[in-house]
Amino acid sequence: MAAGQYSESYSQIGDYKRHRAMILETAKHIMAEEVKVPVLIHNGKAISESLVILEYIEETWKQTPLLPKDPFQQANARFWAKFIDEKLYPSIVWGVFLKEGQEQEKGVLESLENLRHLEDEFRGKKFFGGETIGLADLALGWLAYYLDIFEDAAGLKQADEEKFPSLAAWKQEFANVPVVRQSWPDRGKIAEKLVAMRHNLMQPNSKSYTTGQCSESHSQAGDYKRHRAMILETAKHIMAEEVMVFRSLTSPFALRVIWALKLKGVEFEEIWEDLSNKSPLLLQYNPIYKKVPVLVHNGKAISESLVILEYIEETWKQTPLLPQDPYQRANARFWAKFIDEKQLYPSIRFGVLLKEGKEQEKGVLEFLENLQHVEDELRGKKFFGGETIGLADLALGWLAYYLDIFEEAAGLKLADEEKFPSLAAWKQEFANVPVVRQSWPDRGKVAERFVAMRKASLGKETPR
Ligand SMILES: N[C@@H](CCC(=O)N[C@@H](CS)C(=O)NCC(=O)O)C(=O)O
Repeated sequence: MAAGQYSESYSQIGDYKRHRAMILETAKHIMAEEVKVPVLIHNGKAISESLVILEYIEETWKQTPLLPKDPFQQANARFWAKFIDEKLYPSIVWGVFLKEGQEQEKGVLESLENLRHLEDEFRGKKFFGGETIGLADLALGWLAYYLDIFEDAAGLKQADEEKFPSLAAWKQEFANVPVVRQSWPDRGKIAEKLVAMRHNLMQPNSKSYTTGQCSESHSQAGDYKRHRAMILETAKHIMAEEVMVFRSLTSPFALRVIWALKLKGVEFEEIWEDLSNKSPLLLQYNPIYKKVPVLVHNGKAISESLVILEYIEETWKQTPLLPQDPYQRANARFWAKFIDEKQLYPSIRFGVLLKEGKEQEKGVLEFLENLQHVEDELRGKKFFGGETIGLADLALGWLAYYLDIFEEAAGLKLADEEKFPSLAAWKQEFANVPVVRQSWPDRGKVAERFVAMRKASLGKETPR
């Protein structure tokens, strides 16, 4: 376990309050209204978000690597770590542990499906990366200890050894690693806390939108079938340096990948997906999320745009997207994660574009609150990292083009230049980068899509 990650370790030495005050003081990173643990403080620099911290630890202390050397295997580890945070943990905690009755039954199905993905991944392996413990194992580590406690507290058994033998074996292997075995918190106290939490918090925690659901129904040029045939053909002849990007007409996540490849001067082929009729190849390459973008490099498929950006960075070293310094790298990763997890895109799309009246007002407030954090971060800087465009800029890039279109479609002004001057300047800078300027999808078509989505959602038109 990484040093100083748990608030409990501070309380153990009895001066938790002092530490907490220090953390609150030091931690400039804002992920929510409160500062969340863990926060790692290294020589006075605060880093938050556990996965960002793990990357920082990896880059700062090189002994006992947590990530493999090979970029594809690295991407795999990052993919699973992200899957665990974004899908598995919420499905178990919010979907099962904090629910009851029919809602819980539904949650159980979803969490079992997620556990099944893990079971498939673990088959024949000791850890995610093979023989040695790594980043994804640390991300999943809680499960080795907490799943039983969750199950006890909720009074149901989800993952038995017979149905999930590889997962059970992993749990055993992981729990047996000496530093892991020595670091678990007191089982009795945890169980007690969880039972109390379940009791107090048993209320629906449903969000009004789901992360990144972009169901588009357009195929680019109406020649989808031809593309599909071509893809299948191409897939049969994987060339020496084959780089393909699965994208859709309006996907902002896919744009990140397109920009990164163009910035690095990597040639690639674009595969246009109709998200209302996904190709078998997309389902094959991204069986878990079934979303674009997917990058296929020499037959190896990588999904999740931020994981893909890291892969691109590792594979093609020219025009770096991340700075050299581990702390600055952590900062870039923090903001990329903030943009995705505070759900700037889903919050504007699902909370503003598709809503009206009071609900929309609530969505606007939430979006603007998140945007204010970005405004504060960009103050006095050209890009997130200073003078040059990088990972966090690519993560936010969609906003430079889509914000105005969203505003037009929703018929309201969200972020004016007076209130968000740094953001306005950043939008201009970003949109002026040649590879960015050349890659925007057709404005009219995107606007048409957004207007249609809004009408359909508000019941003013039958969805297509
Ligand atoms: N977290 C993903 C989000 C990708 C995503 O939401 N893609 C949307 C298009 S914008 C998609 O493929 N949606 C299809 C679906 O939800 O079925 C990433 O960063 O790549």
